[in-house]
Amino acid sequence: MKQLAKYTSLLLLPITLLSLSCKSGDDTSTTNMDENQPSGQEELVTAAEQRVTEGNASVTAQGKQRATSGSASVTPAAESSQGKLYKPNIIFVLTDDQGMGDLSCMGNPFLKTPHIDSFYAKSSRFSDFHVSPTCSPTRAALMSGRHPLEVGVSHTVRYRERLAKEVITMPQVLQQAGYQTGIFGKWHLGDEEAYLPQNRGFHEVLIHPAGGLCQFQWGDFKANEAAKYFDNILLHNDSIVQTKGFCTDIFFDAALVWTKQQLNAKQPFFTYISLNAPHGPMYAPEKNIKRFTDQGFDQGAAARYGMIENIDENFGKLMNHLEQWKALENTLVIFMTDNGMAMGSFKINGKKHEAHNAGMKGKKNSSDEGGTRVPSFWYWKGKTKEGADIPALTRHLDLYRTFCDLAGTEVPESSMPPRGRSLVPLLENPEEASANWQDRTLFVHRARWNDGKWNKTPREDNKHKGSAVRTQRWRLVNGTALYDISADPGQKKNVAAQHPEVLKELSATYDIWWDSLTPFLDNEDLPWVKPGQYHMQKRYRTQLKEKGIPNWAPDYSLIRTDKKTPDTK
Ligand SMILES: [Ca+2]
Repeated sequence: MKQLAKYTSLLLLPITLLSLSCKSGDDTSTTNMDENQPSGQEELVTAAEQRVTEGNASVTAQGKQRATSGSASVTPAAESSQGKLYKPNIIFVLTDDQGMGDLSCMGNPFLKTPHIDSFYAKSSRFSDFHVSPTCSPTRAALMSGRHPLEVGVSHTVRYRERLAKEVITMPQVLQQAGYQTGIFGKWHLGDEEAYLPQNRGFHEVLIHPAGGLCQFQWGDFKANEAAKYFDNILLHNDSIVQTKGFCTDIFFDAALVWTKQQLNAKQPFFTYISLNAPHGPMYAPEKNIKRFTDQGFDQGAAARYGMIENIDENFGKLMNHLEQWKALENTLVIFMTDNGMAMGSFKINGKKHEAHNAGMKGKKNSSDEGGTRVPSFWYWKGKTKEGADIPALTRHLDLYRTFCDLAGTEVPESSMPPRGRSLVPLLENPEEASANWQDRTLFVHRARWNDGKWNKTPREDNKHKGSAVRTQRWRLVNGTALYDISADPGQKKNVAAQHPEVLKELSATYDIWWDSLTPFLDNEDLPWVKPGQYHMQKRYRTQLKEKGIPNWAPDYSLIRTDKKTPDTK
């Protein structure tokens, strides 16, 4: 009866929240209840439906009764889904800890990012786009189309970064749609064999273990600590290899070479360039650091900004090659970052400065806007609208359904289906689709609670701290502070006392979402692993003993033969 009562209350939510939006004068909310359009509460209702469908047993059995299917069952796309944006190659660049303010086109007074600025100018930009506050959770949402706390990811370390095996990943669906898929950089969703990207939908893999290079204590190779982002040991498909050069250069070059091979073979492809930069520790090529140290920046800031300008150089190289290969006509390129900016204050010639944060409150690991709102620039030459801002409220887990839509394939039948919405209508018609975009509710939780706390102390201890509920207009932070984001994007004034009805509605919605999470947290309370005993570290020692660690480099002949291509080395 309790389940039934909860489900009934959920069905009423779209109506109550719709009236709430109307009362608040939000004209982006519509009365469109067409069954083909997403409901304003689609994720929440779907969650409730799934719980009811699965029955009480699945709820009480910690989610262990979920189906264990690992392969996608995909049906061909309906004719109607083949609109203007159909079957592009996809190149997705995701940087690490680079926030909205870490670009000169976003007003940063110190950085020069001309290539990304130029890309921004011709892109369709999701201007209210949200991710999770930290690394693995965002990657989990991208790969699963679900909230990270629904797929076992509640942290970035200690196995709590592992993406539930039951998930049929987005690249698995792309594979079944005929795409070749490659990942270059940071995976961060589990390093044991079953969790590695080659077993989760990627044909080509070049990654480092753990959440970043130099993270020996969380599972990276020991040698990478001393290498400081140069000449790293990486995993290339089934072999651990020695590379030469700066990590970001290697990941972009490897991605470019592999992309060129797919172009030559006329294979549709998905190239996922998922960088560890500019995540700390801060190391960059000297040529990128020097401009900042010459101006008196402290070493950390100089290296971080150097890393970002190095990313920009590589992004320019990527776009130049795609242009020369005439690949932009059938390739969608996306630039995004994985969470809010991680940089605090720094010094220039001894004088303290605050890092530019594009006017937002909060940074990485925060449940404020600055923790989750990030750049999201999309460009398909001749297809997407140039220089268009898309103000509709959108987020990372929308990419799953968006990519299915673009690839002309339906979402797979799964015990853990993606939530979210396709962004294709917004890309095809930014103004009209934004105006008709039905309001929705996004849930944020920073998680990262201490091991054991989830089960050993009352769950309420973790319920509100680090949480947020976001609609197009409102942001409820930590369950108590309410901000009218449409009028106050910098969150300067808590208006909870002026809008008690909004506080009540958002809190009630959040309560239901929170209560739905427990069956999905499989990775809590697992034993700690000692540094040196992580799976990839043991695999390194085995390979070293049996056959050594071979040198490996991308086939540079594929990307450096054209003298018109600027060589940024
Ligand atoms: Ca990150």
